[in-house]
Amino acid sequence: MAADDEILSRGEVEQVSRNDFPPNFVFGVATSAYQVEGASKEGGRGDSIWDVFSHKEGKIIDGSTGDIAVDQYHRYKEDVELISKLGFGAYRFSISWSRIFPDGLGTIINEEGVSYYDNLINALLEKGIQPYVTLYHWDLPSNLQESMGGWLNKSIVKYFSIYAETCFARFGDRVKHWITNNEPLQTAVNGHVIGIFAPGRSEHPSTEPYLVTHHQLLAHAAAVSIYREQFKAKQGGEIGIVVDCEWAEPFTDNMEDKVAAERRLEFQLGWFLNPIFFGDYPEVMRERLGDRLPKFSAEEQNLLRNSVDFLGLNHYTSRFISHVTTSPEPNDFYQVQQMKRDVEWPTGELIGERAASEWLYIVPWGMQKLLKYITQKYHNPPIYITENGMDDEEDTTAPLHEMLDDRKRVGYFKGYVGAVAEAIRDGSDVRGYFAWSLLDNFEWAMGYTKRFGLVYVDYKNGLTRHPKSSALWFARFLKNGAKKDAKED
Ligand code: GBH
Repeated sequence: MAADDEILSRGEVEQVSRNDFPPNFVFGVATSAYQVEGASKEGGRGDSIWDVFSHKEGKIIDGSTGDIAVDQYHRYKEDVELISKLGFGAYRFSISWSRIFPDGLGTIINEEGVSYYDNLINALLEKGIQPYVTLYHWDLPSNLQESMGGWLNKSIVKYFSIYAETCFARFGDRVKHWITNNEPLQTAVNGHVIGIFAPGRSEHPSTEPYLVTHHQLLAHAAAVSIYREQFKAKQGGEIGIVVDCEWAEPFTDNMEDKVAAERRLEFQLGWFLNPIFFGDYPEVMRERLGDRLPKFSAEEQNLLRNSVDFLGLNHYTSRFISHVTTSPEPNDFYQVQQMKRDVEWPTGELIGERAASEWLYIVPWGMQKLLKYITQKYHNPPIYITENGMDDEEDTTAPLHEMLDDRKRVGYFKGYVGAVAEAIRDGSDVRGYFAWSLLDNFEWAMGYTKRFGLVYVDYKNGLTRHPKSSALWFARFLKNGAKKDAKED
């Protein structure tokens, strides 16, 4: 490992300023529908698989659900005002599919749902905030799961196409940045191998994730082709997909570890990006999975190839990777990769400080390396960092002022935003950065026990919003003051 990595990894705070980014670089905040909207039974909305999953005994650590979440459905005006006050130029949110089509089938449109997003989009634009809209952030209409198996069934491609087309037609006059799918890796692996995310399947872990991904990719490609053929010329927007990836740092310089780290990246990123950029799955996945990996027809390959105007990247953390014959993780998806993930340097020090979540270590240099890897391997695509952030543990006994004093998160953002600036200097075409998340919210299987927000939500006092220090740091940064402030710290 190079010496400069080691310096950065000790958590030294890099100086970073808004002026390190081009003037048209986008800074935004992100959320997703099920995590913030609530109003799960209001406005004609149908159930999604997350409604069903979160209501099952034992699936969510604190027994909570997204029924109310942080009530953005009723408080969107206040939230838009907040985004505007903090100085962000963009808001990435997702549309709840079952608010538009309650049974997912695409025959009965729920106009109340359309109005909600109309209002949200208009409120954003009035404040000069650009909407970046995700069509699918894990909340499949429950009827599509129950009646046909959801992403396991190829007809999902048709239903997703109808939904996507409807969104382009109804919102595309104002929405210029579309994302088809958020983190298809999670739907495949946590949804269909490990089962900790909806729909909570683990019955056929050695085949289902590959089928699910195949259909997610085909649905993505179909939506992109609809957008390009019917809407792009008159609406003038762009469309992409969001993938998530931990950086994989070889544990040693041994060839075996380097190859294992590369393999880990192919199974996380290449699984999605190789079909999208090159038309087929990575060779190493074909070798190891054989017939379990579905095949694309020539026509499907053509639809997939170059099916993004930009790439969205969600990045939070990094791991050391070494080669092993038998993975210590029991599930099939990790077994076939023959690698082991570690969080300590060979010397025993942690790869970075830990956040609240067990999986989240603070490693800004991993962001820089990952961006370099993507830029080289996929021929310099336009990239948006669509999520980046860290969580604090919920502490119901701590006084409010303590919960708002999130200096660890300030350090996280300084480090990671600085790493993005470095990557741009290295030649990556990064166009924007979205902090996860605007607000504390429903953190999936962890319920409300983890807080990722720049803005604190007081769950005991009417869901009131209180900006944390990190929100104020961003506000100053966006006003160009970050360099000066950082020196004063
Ligand atoms: C993002 O995924 C999601 O897009 C967002 O909705 C979410 O709120 C945010 O992360 C924070 O978690 O429990 O050890 O099995 C990032 C990728 C995949 C990271 C699932 C955490 C669970 C790890 N995430 N993973 S574990």
